[in-house]
Amino acid sequence: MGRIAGQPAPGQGKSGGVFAGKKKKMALDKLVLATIASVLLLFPFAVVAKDYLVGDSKGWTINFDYQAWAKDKVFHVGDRLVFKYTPPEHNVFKVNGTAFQDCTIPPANEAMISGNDIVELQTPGKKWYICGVGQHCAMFHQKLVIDVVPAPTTQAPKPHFPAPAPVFHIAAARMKARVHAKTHAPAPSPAKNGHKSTGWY
Ligand SMILES: [Cu+2]
Repeated sequence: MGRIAGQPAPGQGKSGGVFAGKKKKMALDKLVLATIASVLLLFPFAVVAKDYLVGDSKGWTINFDYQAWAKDKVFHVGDRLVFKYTPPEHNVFKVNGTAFQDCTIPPANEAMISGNDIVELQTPGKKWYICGVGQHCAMFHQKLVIDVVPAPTTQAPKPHFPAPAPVFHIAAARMKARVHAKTHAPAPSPAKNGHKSTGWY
């Protein structure tokens, strides 16, 4: 098998610097988008949990307005956030509202550091994420807060069918009326005395 698209050739490593890193990031972004697109093509009617690439093609980085990025999105339970960056330039900490506000960096062992950190949104409510490298949170706004809502319901509201009992009742009454008509002399038409007929009773 060949290499996966976007992976550096052996020996290409870090010497490529920032530019190579960006190219790699973009190639991986395309791969992610292509994967999502194929899933949507294969299952057009299923309710598919979404993967949100945080920062889109910019990924997880400094000087990006993550609140503007999140503003027009609806995050459901079951969706996933994907934080993409070149480690160790950044990392990801899940924090509480206070730590988010103050850019308090949690202990290092709580960091996500893979550069492709996937966070499944498991509960509704506010979720806060910050970068713990240097002053990225405090000085360069590398922080994201989202509001997660419950998973979309997969069942449409059930249409209200009429209860079956009256239908059977009417059918039974009509059948009874036919039997009655066959076995008895025809009665005078009810139309003549101005009544609307609902059967032969
Ligand atoms: Cu950072």
